[in-house]
Amino acid sequence: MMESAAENAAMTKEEFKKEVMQDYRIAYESRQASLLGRKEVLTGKAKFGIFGDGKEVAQIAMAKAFQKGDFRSGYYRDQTFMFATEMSNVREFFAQLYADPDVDREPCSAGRSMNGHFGTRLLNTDGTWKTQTDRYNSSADISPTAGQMPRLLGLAYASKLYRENKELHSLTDFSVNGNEIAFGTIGNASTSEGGFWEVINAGGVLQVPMLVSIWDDEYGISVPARYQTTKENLSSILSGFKTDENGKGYELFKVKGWDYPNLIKTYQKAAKICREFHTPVIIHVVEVTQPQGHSTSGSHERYKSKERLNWEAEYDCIPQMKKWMIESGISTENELEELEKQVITSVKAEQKAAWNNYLNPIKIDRDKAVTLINELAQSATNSSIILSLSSQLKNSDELNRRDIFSVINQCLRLTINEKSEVRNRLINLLAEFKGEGKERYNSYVFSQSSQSVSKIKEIKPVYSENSPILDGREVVQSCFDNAFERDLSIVAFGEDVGKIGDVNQGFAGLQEKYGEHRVTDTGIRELSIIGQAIGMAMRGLRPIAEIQYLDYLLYALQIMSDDIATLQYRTKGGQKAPVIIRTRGHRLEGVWHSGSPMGMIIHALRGIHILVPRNMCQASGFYNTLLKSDEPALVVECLNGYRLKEKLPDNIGEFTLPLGVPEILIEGSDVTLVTYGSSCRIAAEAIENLAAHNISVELIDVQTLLPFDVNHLIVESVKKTNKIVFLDEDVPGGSTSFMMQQVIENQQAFKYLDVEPISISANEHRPAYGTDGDYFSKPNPETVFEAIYTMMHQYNPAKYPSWL
Ligand SMILES: Cc1ncc(C[n+]2csc(CCOP(=O)(O)OP(=O)(O)O)c2C)c(N)n1
Ligand SMILES: [Mg+2]
Repeated sequence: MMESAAENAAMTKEEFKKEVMQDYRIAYESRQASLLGRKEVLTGKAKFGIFGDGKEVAQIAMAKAFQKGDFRSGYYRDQTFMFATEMSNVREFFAQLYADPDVDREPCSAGRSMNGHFGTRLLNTDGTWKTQTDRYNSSADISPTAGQMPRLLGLAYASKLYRENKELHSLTDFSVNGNEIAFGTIGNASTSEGGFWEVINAGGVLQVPMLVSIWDDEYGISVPARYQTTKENLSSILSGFKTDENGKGYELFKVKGWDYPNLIKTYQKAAKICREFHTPVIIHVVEVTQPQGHSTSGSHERYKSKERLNWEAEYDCIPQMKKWMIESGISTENELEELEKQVITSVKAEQKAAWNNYLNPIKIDRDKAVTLINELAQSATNSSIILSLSSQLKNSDELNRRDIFSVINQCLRLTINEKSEVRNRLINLLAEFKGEGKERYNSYVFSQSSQSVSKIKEIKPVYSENSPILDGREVVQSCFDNAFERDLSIVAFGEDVGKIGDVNQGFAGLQEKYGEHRVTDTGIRELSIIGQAIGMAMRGLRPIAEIQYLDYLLYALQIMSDDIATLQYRTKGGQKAPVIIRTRGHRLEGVWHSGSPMGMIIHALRGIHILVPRNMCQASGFYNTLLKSDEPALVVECLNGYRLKEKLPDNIGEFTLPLGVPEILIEGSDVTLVTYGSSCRIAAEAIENLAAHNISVELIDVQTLLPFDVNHLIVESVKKTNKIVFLDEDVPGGSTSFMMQQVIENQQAFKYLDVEPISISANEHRPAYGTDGDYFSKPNPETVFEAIYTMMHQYNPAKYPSWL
């Protein structure tokens, strides 16, 4: 462990001085970055700025406790920590402020996140994992307050598994005996969020090496502690979590944010306990200030009293550290001022370099465009307007690629009737820029690695005479049994998943067989179940996180949307969390336990694959595919499918189903009926009745909503039937509208339609309870019959007379 200067008696006076001077240098450098950063925003070079001023010294202390293999899950105030650990630096900090889209210059997010959103590159450029144990790691920040907490739990829980499950000890790229700490940081006001308390409770239940620092500056933007925290005192209300005589609970520390020697001591002590004993720790860092207020969006003079502002000026951690250094004879005023001067110069130089590096490639593009536009002007009727546009572009102070696009487009419009070779070259340049823009801003929504789901080879299920017919639940149980056997990194958890093997017995007997580390119960805490999975997946494990019912996914939807779904995108392929979320829905009865809000889900979760298998064989094939891939997915099983009989494939542990490939369940020639999940069975019943009236319906199960029909199979069916119906149990305008947009617009199916396309969905309320409640809330064989028959009647009234 890196010993602290203040602690290590063996250190010479010179070494001690050197270390403290270096700490002061980093703190001061970080402060200068904040001050200059704000100026850059206020002079218009950057859009928004949020900085770590006031939190520097505590973060220096935290950095000294941070070791290789450890992880950070934090928020936008942590620049000093990032600098001190060399996970980031001043130049990269400014590159992010300017939104530099170059991943080498802005490795946290490639210009996709606003400043102060940190993260390291956990993946090689081909999407494979880098070794984590030989470097410092930071998960990628998100903006929602307390959104870093759920993932933190999983990062810490991974250490617990790596330590306690001996079978994992060979995975040394990710852990050395579970010695890694997950460091969390959070602002005082963000602890008002429910997720904070859920995660703190779960961390105490699980006893995981999670070290949470709360930077308490007594404000959340303008809102003071009295609106945020009971008794305005976080230490006091957290005290119930304190370790008991059995050692269960948290070690709690409280320390002042300007007190350098005590901060160093506290973090060393806290980290030792956390690392050695896996006892979770909370360090409440109080008396923290915000010298520049919350962000560049306003000034804190509007809401802080004079007394508070005066106090903040006096207890600013940097002057306080300086005072302590002078008083204790470590340095002198003159020496420190000399150091400060050097730092001011170097920060300025780094900022300038970052700005030039950001701007130069844009200027190069601009110059390419200007040259071509000037050439175009020579033969254009609107020559003078075109020349003036090009000179505006050439001379603009504030240059964005948007301006180049806008001018090229204007010039092309001005010469719409003057086709020429030079105009063609300008069109090509625009296409080239568009392609680059796509790569810069629209890539990596999903994995682009060789393990992306699209690259997993299909292996067909094999059936023989002896293939047994089982309940659906036994089919999926067999799939999981095989998965646990073949891959030690797979871990399943959720409410009732452990002892009873989930409420529908998909994991029945598997805890007994594979142990509690592999198959385990959790508390009722959907948000942090998913967070736990995210953190574990980031550390090389393969979590299957269960949400007991689809209706309760809402509690977790926020973190799925904000964290998992954006992870690849917000890091431009720098991080991944191949989490499998298993749940069940669509069909039972009542306002809850029967929902199918798939529209809400697919719209919130672009970046996660959304699978809706109609039975447990299909679900198993998807699990096998997903477990080979490096992508996150949500699998919604059919609640009424566990007791239905299915034939077990002989290769249940090996067969894989491709994603985005619909299946034609029934062939037909009059109408194409597109659906998924439990609705397949309702559709099949209606189709039988329609057949009796000479209507032949082709039934297509889309199987996965995201990705959706990647080979455009559905339009091929429409070419034959010239009619299309979309069916599901979502609200009107939900997933059926999504499918309609995909087929009618993307696949251009409108060209082949003889009648208007229709959708059949549930009513726009949650389903009522009981057999009749269900019948009158959701589509049923009668409503499907009526809708399709009516369509046929409109198409050919002579052949299909009105039936009512
Ligand atoms: C869920 C959510 N609500 C609101 C915001 C807007 N917001 C950003 S920072 C912030 C205050 C956070 O205060 P605190 O946690 O004390 O951190 P500090 O900025 O003081 O360090 C708010 C309300 C947000 N980012 N996320
Ligand atoms: Mg605060």
